Amino acid sequence: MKIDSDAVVEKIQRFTIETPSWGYGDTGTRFKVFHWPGAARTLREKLADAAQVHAVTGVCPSVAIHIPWDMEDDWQEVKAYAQSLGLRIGAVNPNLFQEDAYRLGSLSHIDTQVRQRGIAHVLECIQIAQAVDSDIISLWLADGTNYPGQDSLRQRRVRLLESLQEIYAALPAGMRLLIEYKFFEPAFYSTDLPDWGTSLHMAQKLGPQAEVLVDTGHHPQGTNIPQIVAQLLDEGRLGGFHFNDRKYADDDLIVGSLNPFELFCIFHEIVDASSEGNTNAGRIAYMIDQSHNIEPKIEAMIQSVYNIQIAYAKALLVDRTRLRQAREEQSVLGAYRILQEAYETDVRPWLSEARQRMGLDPDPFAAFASSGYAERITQERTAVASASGYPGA
Ligand code: RM4
Ligand code: MN
Ligand code: MN
Repeated sequence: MKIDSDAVVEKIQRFTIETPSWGYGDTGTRFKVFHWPGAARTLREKLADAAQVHAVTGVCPSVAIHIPWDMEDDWQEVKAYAQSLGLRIGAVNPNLFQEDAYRLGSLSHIDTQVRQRGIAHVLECIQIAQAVDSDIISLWLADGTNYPGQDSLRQRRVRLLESLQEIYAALPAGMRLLIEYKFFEPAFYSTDLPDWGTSLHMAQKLGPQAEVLVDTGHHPQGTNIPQIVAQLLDEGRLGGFHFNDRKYADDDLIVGSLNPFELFCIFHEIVDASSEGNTNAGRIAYMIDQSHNIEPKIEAMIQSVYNIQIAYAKALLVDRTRLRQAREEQSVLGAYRILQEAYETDVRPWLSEARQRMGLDPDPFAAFASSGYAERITQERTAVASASGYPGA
């Protein structure tokens, strides 16, 4: 195939990725949270760090927030501060899993009062989203049961749908509700939104502003995520992604670090749908959802963006005319080799070219290292921490 380099580079430049506020702060496992020197402690610090990622990649202009982790009094000020950094606030993620009231669930809880509390929190998040000009509410629920018989699975479903309907009715025009699923954890017997089919079903019952969010770490081993992506695209309900990678469970490791071929196949489905005129493919929210427990956080985010861009660029190189031909000729391996050819192409020159056209250093890692930012925040943030009497807090 004759590659139109300019078109590939332009597409790379236009392809934006949202980073999560929680990826810049200290996180850990249930065993230990290791403090990273200079890790962001406040929303402002997280935004400042996110601005560094945007500065060297040129493609990360928005930051997802988690409420109440990122709770603030004055959202106009937050919005203005983000703008001063060249950023905007992206998806607002309600937190329905860290209050005592939610021991047996939130939106599916047996007690109406708890359900109402959960609904009220999501409505509060809708208001925050409006205040910061965000158009996405990204909903993940920890709801489920730990033991057979603990609750009626059918009743939980009915309650969940009713709660979601109340939330959906409060969505302003233009705002989307993305419904995330996960097959286990923290509930271990049943999870109320365990898979894409359940999320899709809820979204279809709610209406066109509800869509499905695919978190790449939320499936049983071996699940074919590219096929899920294809089905959601076909239904016009693929709202967005939470990118991360995993070896065993919901590991939240750097996307593309373990399964780069799977990531490529995901993008292949999207580019393929788009080339056939699928309109859903043009309005997908590409977001990262990771926990950087032992690695440097800003560098981890740059690495993640880099890995996503590599997968996307390779998908752009798939020769779709020849692929269609090979399929028609029923050439099983001929078709496979067209994908392989694209996957094996070194796309780094295109990525460097895209960065250079945006006026950036072709190497985002070197650019960040030489900026001195990591050293500066290590100094500044440690100084403030010890001054307040809480070193390492
Ligand atoms: C969940 C899910 C959500 C994220 C929380 C912290 O497993 O991935 O998207 O907000 O973790
Ligand atoms: Mn997620
Ligand atoms: Mn997760």
